Amino acid sequence: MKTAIITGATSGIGEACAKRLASEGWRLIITGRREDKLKKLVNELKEKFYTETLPLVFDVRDEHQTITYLSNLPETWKDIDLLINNAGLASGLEPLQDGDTEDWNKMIDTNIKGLLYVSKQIMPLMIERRKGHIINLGSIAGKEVYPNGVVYCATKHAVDAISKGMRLDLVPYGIKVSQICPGAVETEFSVVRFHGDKNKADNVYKGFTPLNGDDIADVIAYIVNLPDHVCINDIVVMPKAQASAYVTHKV
Ligand code: NDP
Ligand code: 8X3
Repeated sequence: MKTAIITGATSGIGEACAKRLASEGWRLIITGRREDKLKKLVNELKEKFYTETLPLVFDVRDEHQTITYLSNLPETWKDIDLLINNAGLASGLEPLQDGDTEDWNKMIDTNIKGLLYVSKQIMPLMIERRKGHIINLGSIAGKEVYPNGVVYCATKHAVDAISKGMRLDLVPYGIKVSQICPGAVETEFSVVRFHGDKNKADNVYKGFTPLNGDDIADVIAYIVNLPDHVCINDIVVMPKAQASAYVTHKV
């Protein structure tokens, strides 16, 4: 049976991926900061799919916590076939000159440093086995820059660079690295970006049909089910109504 670790599985894309992989028979390590949500997901996966799950509650921004949890995995959970580096967020939407440094730190520490801290713990396990697959959640914001989103876009451009670099560093060990770059996906993303303002968040998705977590989980399921010799390096996936990071046709 194959084992995957998914960071940020308490909502949105990560949760949808957990459900999709569980339905396909994977064992799962799921992470996030909200213990209640992780516990609920563990129970749901057990009831629906008889999934064996290891929930780990930690903040990926905290290097010490991340090392503590991931370097002390039980022996039976160390053979990791797939890492989905999904935990991430946007915080704030304003011109750089009006930006809040607390928002900047959250995004940089989670989207860049957190992804690196997690990867540093999991890569050696894959290298030892000479196999594995890492999927990083980038974004259309890692391909283009849009007004008021400079720091978020910078973090996702960093994920784009890290994904390319990881592929170079890991290719000798037979480890695949893929990046998924979605456009607008309706999750908790905008509620988090607008610091809990649900009305503002809902407005983002009005007038068009956004992607949802299951759409991204479908893409990931496709990528992980390809033959071993095939690696999808990079995918940009958008709602039909969205032509670029900043052009969405709304009616
Ligand atoms: P959600 O807000 O629904 O989910 C984000 C997940 O990340 C949650 O499970 C959250 O868990 C976790 N997370 C956030 N910060 C931390 C942290 N410091 N430590 C541990 N876990 C953390 O958003 P999405 O599902 O939309 O986002 C998932 C990824 O997809 C992100 O990397 C995002 O940038 C990317 N993405 C999203 C798009 C969108 O339009 N929604 C489009 C393109 C990319 P918890 O709060 O419990 O810690
Ligand atoms: C999330 C998509 O367009 O809000 O990465 O940056 S967007």
